[in-house]
Amino acid sequence: MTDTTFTPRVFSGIKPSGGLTLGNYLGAIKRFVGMQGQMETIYCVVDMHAITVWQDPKELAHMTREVAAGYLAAGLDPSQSILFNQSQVAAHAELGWIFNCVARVGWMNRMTQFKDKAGSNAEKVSLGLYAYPSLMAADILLYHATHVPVGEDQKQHVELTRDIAAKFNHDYKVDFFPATEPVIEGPAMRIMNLRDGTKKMSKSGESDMERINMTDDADKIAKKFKKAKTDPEPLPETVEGLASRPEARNLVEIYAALDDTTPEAVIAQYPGAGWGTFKPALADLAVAKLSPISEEMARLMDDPAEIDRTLAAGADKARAIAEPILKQTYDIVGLLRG
Ligand code: AQP
Repeated sequence: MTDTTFTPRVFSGIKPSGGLTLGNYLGAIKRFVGMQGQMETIYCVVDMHAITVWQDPKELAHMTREVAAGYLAAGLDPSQSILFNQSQVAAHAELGWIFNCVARVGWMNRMTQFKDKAGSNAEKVSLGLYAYPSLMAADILLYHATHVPVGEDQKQHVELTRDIAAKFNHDYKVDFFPATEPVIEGPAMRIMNLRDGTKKMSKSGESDMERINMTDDADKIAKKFKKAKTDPEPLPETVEGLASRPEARNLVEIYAALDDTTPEAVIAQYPGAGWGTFKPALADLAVAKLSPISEEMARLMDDPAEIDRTLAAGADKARAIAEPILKQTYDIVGLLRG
């Protein structure tokens, strides 16, 4: 249920931890752009989250601009949405520390993304990777955001954000932070790896063949879909037939999301089709939808100074919302300020 005592406001972000993937586009950016104009929208390149794992400094700066270019090329309008990179607004880190003192270690231990990313190496990963969800809660609550569009993989972190807000409000006997809603809807909430339909498509996945990058050209996109893992069966006659076929379901869901339709409609269009028919059709659709965006991204990346100016102007607007909320938080907690 939406918290009606707060003005509707959207916040979401993307880490510049690699090149944008089709998963980031369908699960996040396309939906972010769709929410623009419906309510106040704040979108971030969360560079401080990226450094929870090692990032080459030059590459990080490049990827930060590339994610910004991806947002802009997909239709984000900086006069309608606030667009900035997280590290330019110091209040994220400041509120993040306060939330580190609100969140419980037991809550962090339940975060499945940490377990997936740390694997058997948990003792050696950064403390930042472990605390990541509490910084994410700060990103959201610093703007009193009521809605957070995310892919399925981030649902648990938005739920933790609600827990942190509730505990803060309870401990300090205030009604200061909203109960933020995750917005997870549509056919593309979990785009899977093209080589293994049980794993998420990720920027940092090992093989380039397992993901479609937003900067891939038409030949690469066609090749990656052609080589995408599938079972030997053709597409089913009805969508129920996809139930235990993760790779087939993934390709149908990608088609549906790119074409703004449903998996049911895709199956109705290609009942019983073989992969020799469906994969080239999917590749053509992906090229038609993605190439105007990747061309615009390349054009924007030719002028990095202009991207930097856009991010700096967005950071000024973000600060104007964030700083009063941080100051009130300090007052509630009892931290003196001049
Ligand atoms: N495969 C996906 N399907 C649907 N949505 C996805 N998102 C990411 N991958 C998929 C959504 O994109 C937004 C930004 O995610 P992020 O970059 O901040 O973090 P992530 O989810 O950890 O993304 P990656 O690509 O997997 O990055 P790495 O490999 O660096 O960890 C979020 O809304 C996310 O749900």
